[in-house]
Amino acid sequence: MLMSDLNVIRLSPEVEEALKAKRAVVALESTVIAHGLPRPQNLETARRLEQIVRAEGATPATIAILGGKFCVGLDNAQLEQIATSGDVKKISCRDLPVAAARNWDGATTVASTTWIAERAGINVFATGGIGGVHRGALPDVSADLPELARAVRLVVVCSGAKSVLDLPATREWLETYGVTVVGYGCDELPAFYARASGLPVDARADTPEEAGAIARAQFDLGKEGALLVCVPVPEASEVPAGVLDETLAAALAEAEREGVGGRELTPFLLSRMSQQSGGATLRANIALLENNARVAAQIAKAVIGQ
Ligand code: PSU
Ligand code: MN
Repeated sequence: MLMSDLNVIRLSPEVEEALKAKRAVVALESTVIAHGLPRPQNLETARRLEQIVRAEGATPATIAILGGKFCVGLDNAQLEQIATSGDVKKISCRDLPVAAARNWDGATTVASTTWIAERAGINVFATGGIGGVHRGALPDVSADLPELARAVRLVVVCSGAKSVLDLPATREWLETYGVTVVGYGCDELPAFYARASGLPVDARADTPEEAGAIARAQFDLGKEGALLVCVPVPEASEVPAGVLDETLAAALAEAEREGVGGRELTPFLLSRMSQQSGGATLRANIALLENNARVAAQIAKAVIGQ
């Protein structure tokens, strides 16, 4: 039984109709809106991502938790609430039962968006950068990774893992748990704000059809694990390596000094880097989100042979 048959998942009328008609649907996460981007760019970007998906002929399904219901496809007021309320929790998979029991409002991470999208019957999900293995002595591994390893019939389009992470360790993790990593128009794993990491991908795809063919093969095999399609940030918006190294080192040192950890760590690092780079990382983040939404919509159509 799909969870969409259960009361806790609420499909918007538009998403429900698109899924029933077997049209292309692209899931979008909401933690990036509530906690990843500053106001007012967060709401502007959330709306823009939906427009981009629509312009490509697919249906956007932004996922968030409102009053304990797992909402798939938000109306304008709901999107605005997630972006502006300031009292929206960051909900990862471990939080889902509590959020449902206590009627929470929350933004969903890659992990929890994956979990909900899969149960709603959505096959393609676009995000910015996935979580991964954090740097530092304490093993801090984002729940995004095990969730990506577990999901079935799902393509996740991203720009690799965030550069604040330990990328070689993240790459190893994906390999160990059998997550297939496709470079979209690239031979190296993208590093979020930067186009390349020096780390390999498993295969390269240059068109939505090529990526869609691998996705279909994966679905036919019934192989568990999301198909991770990694798209580099557009060249014009890439952050120069020097700026990245400097701002990241400062942000990591500050997090350590202030004892920032757990679910606060990723939003803290992203916002400090944006402040210290004069907005360069923020512009890159928005550019890659927009580009990934476009590619995801094209792949969503290719997967169903449109
Ligand atoms: N990518 C972005 N901005 C973000 C995130 C990813 O461009 O805010 C979010 C995603 O929702 C991802 C989460 O799932 O950060 C990872 O957080 P953590 O490391 O705490 O698992
Ligand atoms: Mn963590």
